[in-house]
Amino acid sequence: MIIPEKLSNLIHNQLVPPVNQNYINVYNPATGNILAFCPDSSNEDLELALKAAQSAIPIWANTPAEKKFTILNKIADLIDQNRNDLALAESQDQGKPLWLAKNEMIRAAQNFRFFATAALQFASEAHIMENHAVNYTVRQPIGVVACISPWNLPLYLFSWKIAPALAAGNCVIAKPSEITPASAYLLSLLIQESGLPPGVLSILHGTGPGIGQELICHPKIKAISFTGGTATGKHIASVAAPMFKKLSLELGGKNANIIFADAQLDKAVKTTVQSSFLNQGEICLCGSRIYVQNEIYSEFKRLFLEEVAKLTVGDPLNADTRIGAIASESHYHKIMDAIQKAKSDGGHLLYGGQTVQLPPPFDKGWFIQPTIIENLSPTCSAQQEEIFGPVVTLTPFHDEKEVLELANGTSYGLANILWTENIHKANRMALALESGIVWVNCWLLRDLRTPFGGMKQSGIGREGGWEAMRFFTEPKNVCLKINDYES
Ligand code: TXE
Repeated sequence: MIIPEKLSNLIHNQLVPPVNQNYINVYNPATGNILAFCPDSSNEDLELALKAAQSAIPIWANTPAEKKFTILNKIADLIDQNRNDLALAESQDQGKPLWLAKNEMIRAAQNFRFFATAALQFASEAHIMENHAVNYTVRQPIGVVACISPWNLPLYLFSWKIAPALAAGNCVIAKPSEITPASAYLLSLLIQESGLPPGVLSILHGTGPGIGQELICHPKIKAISFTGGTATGKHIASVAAPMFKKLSLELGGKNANIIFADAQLDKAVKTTVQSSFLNQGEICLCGSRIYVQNEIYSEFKRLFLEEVAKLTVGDPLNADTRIGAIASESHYHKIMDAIQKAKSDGGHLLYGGQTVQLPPPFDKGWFIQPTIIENLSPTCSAQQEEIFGPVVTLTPFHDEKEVLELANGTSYGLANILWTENIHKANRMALALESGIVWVNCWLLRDLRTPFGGMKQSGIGREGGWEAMRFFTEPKNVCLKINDYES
């Protein structure tokens, strides 16, 4: 599979151009060159997708679970078979190292395989009122739902939404990010081969304010699953809530990575390199605020800097590259501005802080050094606002109480990471931390059955496992009377 010059939408299992014939430039962030053109879809494309979805609703909702299972598994198999092409496309439009993109494709396939089994296993409850009545809960598909995903983990997150929505029997209109549409386009080709009935899944490309806005406003879209920035999430909520749409919002994070003096230092250092800089730090789960207990602060700093110095920034297709290109030019400037601001707020640059100049063909690419900043106040923007790049702050702490206040002292609440060998402390901290996820002595270890999402400004709702199946269904109680109560 190759990326054509012009990408297409998927409607009624056909690859179609946007009705208005308008396209957006898609860039290769490693070279700054145009990679392809992606449809700038409009309301006309949405109406076509909705028409296809409306006719597919009864077909898909009544498709036996075994058949849904087979089709979703087939999509997973096709992703596996085309892993290299999908990964290459994603490395080219996202900027991530190819080896990482290949790993993420394994997860994209797993998402479909996992929710294929959910289609088989999903069940509902009954509530018996002795011999008086029986209540049973029906969990029906919602109808047509929107899945809107971002540019950092393109197919990984796109599939994380689409798979449960389909498994629950919905028709889906999905919009990938306009910055990274390539792997979603290639997924369209796989959908055509998968046996999914026409109209069940449409993939519409285009901008947030364009087709994204059309999707969230449309009265026929009954639920929205969104992952992206907090500001966009707020806007979507303001549009969708008055229309009483179901909403699942997975937004930004400013996660704390807390390293206690009793931690296994070598493991904490190794994983902290990952949790700081994997995918150029463009993962909402990255631990961008590192807190280290006073007793081991100097030693941690020395070891961490030593490891970070080994990270190669460069050509995403080179197997030795650990940090690729920043996904878009505007995001690159946003990160560099955040570094400047941190410096003017009194931050001391321990490492990085500069753009990386590479020889042609990468001389116009958007590369930034891994950056470590210390000596920042807890209230400054680098410790409060999501930078979403290869930038971390390093701060010493005295005790549990102090670090808990620091960790909880932001408006975000997505994930936190703890390093300690003391199980009691781990439990105490895990219960007190304000976040949807707490990792103890690990990071990014994911069991797809667990609830996934954030507190505070990191979002509302949870996805993953049964939570996703519940989100994508409408529960209905049916009460059947059996007998009158005997007095
Ligand atoms: O994301 P947007 P942006 C954070 C990160 C980043 C910031 C802004 O801090 O710097 O968000 O990134 C679609 N109606 N995260 O502006 O705009 C858009 O087309 C409907 C965290 O690039 O949120 C894309 O498909 N859809 C994050 C998706 O929303 C709209 C991942 C995400 O884009 C829309 C990415 C609208 N009005 C950024 N406006 C995470 N939580 O993982 C935009 N979109």
